[in-house]
Amino acid sequence: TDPNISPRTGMDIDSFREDIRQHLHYTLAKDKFSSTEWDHYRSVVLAVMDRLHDRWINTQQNYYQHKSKRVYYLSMEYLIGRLMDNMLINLGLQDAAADAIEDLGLDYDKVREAEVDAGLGNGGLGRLAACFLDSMATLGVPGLGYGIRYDYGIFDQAIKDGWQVEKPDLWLQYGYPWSVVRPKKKYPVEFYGETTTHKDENGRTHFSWINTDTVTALAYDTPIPGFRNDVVNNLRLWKATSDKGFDLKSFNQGDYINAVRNNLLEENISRVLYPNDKVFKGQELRLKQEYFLVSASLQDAMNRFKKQFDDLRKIPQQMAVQCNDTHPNLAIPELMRVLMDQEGMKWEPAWDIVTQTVNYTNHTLMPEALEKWPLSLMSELLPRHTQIIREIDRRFLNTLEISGGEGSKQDRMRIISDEKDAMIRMGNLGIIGSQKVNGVSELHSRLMKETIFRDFSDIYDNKFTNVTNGVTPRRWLRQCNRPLADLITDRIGEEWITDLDQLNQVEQFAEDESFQELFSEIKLQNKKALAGYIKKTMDITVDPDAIFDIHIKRIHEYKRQLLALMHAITLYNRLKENPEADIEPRVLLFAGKAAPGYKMAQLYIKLINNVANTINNDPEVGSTLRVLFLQNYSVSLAEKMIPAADLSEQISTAGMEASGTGNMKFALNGALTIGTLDGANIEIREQVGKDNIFIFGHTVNEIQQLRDSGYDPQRFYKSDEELKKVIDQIHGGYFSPDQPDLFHPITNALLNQGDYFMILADYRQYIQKQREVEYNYRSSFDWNRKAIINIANMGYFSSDRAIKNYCKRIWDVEI
Ligand code: DL6
Repeated sequence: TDPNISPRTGMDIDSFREDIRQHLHYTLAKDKFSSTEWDHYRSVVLAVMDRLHDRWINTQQNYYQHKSKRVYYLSMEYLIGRLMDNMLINLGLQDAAADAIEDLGLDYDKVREAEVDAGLGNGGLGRLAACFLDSMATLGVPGLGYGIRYDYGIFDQAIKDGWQVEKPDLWLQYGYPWSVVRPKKKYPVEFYGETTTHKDENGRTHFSWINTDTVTALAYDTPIPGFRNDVVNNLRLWKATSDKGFDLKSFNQGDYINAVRNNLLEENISRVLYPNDKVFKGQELRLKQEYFLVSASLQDAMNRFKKQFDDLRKIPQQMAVQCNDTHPNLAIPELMRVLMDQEGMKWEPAWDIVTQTVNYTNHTLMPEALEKWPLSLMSELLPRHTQIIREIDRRFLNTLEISGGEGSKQDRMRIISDEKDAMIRMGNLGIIGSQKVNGVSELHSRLMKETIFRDFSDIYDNKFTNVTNGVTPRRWLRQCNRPLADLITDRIGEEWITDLDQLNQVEQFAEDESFQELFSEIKLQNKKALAGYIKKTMDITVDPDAIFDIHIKRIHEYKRQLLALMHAITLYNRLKENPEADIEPRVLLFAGKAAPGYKMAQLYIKLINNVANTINNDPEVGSTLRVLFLQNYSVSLAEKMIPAADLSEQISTAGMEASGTGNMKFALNGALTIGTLDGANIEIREQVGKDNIFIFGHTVNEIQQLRDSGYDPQRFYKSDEELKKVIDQIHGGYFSPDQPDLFHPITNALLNQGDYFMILADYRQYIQKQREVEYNYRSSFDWNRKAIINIANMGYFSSDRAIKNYCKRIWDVEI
């Protein structure tokens, strides 16, 4: 039989349609009367999986036969979103699938919308991991993503009375058809217990870790196809299970519940994703999760290695381990333990292997995010690792030719802080034990060396490198904005999908009237679609001709949602004073989740909603201004919002946003950026040119100067009438008449607690820059030209480029 037209594998409409029909009938036992949208979606997934399996198996065989060096990406988060479109696009099946689905009398969009987002991440770090998987597969890099299959991903956010309410994310409620469970791929992961030593006949000491508690890691695999290249990589997520089975003793004593209870405790390890973004909380269960990921993944990787190689010294040539932030940095002591205690190696050769294999990416400079585990907790949970970490620390100190003492350089560089309540600093461990350490934008990588890791950069200059982040053009243009993708393809061909630099050919159309017209028509349609979504979900009408000004990301003070909101209040006040004021209609849209324990961020959400309420219901404002908070921000919602944006808000306090990746997605979809000189905004400005981006605000150096000279927010408050009015309104209950002091924590932070995020310092410049935005928007020719120039210069921000950089600068993998 010809596989190309077999119903299980054929890439034509007929085979695909037949396969969907058969799955509905034979796999799901449903007919046209009983089937639901979920069943339709599931049958489509099953038909897609049929087409992935050959490629998946072949790819893995191919890597094996060629003894390819593997890249193991270790990440506690993968913010994958929906997969159906992505799979179909990468398989080159989207149009055939759409026809087949329609032939069956089904609605493609409804089938697509039946999929639940896999939200196994908090924000940038998790979404970056998902983009990287797509790029590794597209470039044919033998990459394997390891993570945790949380029962509950990032919480669902509802808004009640303006406040965020968190609800469990039931993404696995009906099963997850994109994954295949591997019941025989199980590894024991040990915790607690104690260590013992014994000497062998040569007098060498050997360590063992005994009397441990065991949890079993069970593999679930999801295929990751490259873009039309027949490569299918793997994302392997571990679920915690228990092998203990039934505790017969309890059962015999009539205690049925306790007989199974222990299992549940063990299974808790993969229960839930920690929803904190950039704040380290130190919970024991989180440390268990981190070790669980590391241990299972390294056992799996070592197994694969040992099937083909005997000589452990070949490990660095055969595998590169990439730690996505410090969370998996226990890979360093774990690999040492495996090599020494299980493989019988001595310290030095083991250390050589580890430090040529493991790498660490830093994603934030925020001190509160840096992981520091109490030594006491670590010794209890992972006694053998603690010994190894102590030894790494001891040997490291010996290499330093400086003296110690409290507050000394040596003290700062140690892994184990020498305080009373000693802590293990995971960042320091990462630097000392890795081959390469990278930041995620030019600015961030520089600041990382100058600030948090300054002491290390002197001695380890070669270890530090930069790889500026990127985003996958498959999802963030071809998938989320098909009309724009098609327009571009129509003019320059479709090579841009895998070679984003090709977009620079679009620049020739920047002033081309017909191109501009088509571009602005597409933007308008995208805005109408978003307006339709807003109408449907919130019953609020917004004007698609207004500027769609969008601020979407986690809610955090440093990202300064408050600054964007203060601009809206300023416009509102101007309109109230003069209903004829020359203000361009604008819809300011926010979306984002706040960490459950982050009170200030929660209050921000409430303030946004209260301000929105006031403005949207004020007849004097008419339809000139709308402020909205869209609930439950997710990858899927981003895919609706980004293509509809005119203006992308990237307004973090300079020096605080490591890179940002939303900034790249917006510009790729033809939005103009208003932003500070922070993170990758700086590189975006370099690429698109300073006339095509709206930059404002204090720079990193200026902020430092301001702080050094004693920043006084009151000075700005007192000398700027409009600013004063905005703050007074927030403070005085204008937006919370029933509870006038509700927002005092916000105004206090600004006026009495030093305004750490420099909102007052940047306010006036921001307001002025927004004025410039309005003027520019009025000249649609200029605006569209700038937007098209932005698109044309986004080539650099493809995650394909980022992965190529990793291959060359860090992994030593040829592509
Ligand atoms: O590198 C991906 C992404 C950056 O683009 C963001 O600027 C940065 O804030 C984010 N960091 C995190 C959490 N970091 N920690 N821990 O998501 O990483």
